[in-house]
This record gives sequence, C-alpha cells and structure tokens, in this order.
Amino acid sequence: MFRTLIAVLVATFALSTAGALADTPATTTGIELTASNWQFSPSALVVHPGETVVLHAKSIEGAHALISTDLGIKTVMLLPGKTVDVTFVAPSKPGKYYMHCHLPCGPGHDSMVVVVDVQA
Ligand SMILES: [Cu+2]
Repeated sequence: MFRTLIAVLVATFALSTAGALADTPATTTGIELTASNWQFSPSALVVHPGETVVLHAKSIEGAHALISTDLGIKTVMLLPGKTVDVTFVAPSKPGKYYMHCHLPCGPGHDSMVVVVDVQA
C-alpha cells in the first residue's frame, strides 16, 4: 500500500514536471542586434514557438528603424550610441517571419531584413 502510494506520487511528480517544462516557453534575453548601412546583424534568428525574445538593438552606422508586422513590433528607431530593448513573443506556428528597416536609409534599405525562423 505504502509502496503503491510512493509510486503514484513519483509518477505524478514526473508528469507534472514534464508538463511544466513543456508548457513554459523559454525567455531569451540579450540578443544583440545591430543595424548598419545596409544590413542587420545577425540577419537570421532561430527561436521556438511561444518564446519571449528580448533584443538589444542599436545602430552602429547611420539611422535606421526596426519594424515587424509579422511579430507585432511597432517602429523602433535605431540611432548610433543608443541601445533599445525590443521584446516580442515568437508565434505559436513554426515558419519564417520577418523584421525589416522602416526608415528610408539609402540605396541598400530594401535589403535590411531579419529572418526570424520559428522552429518547434
Ligand atoms: Cu532603411
């Protein structure tokens, strides 16, 4: 009887622990994202569904802006010498999502894209 109770408790604990791990999306903070003429670095990120991601974003050359309608990021100005934290929650659906520059900053403006690859 006692042994059965212990076995049930252990099994319950194991299940609840596994469930908690699976249900709690990770938070990743402190990814450095830099803008320059005319690229973002890194230009690709791999994240997981539901993960909260905090980017430390800044420009190291010129004025730029970051936006992502895919990820619900409103326009954030990126100016030299100033770091801005940009937080987003990765979508639950795996796939590729995009952030891009939202300030006409010169001839390479259109190539300023960050691919956010959400992988289960
Ligand atoms: Cu631009």
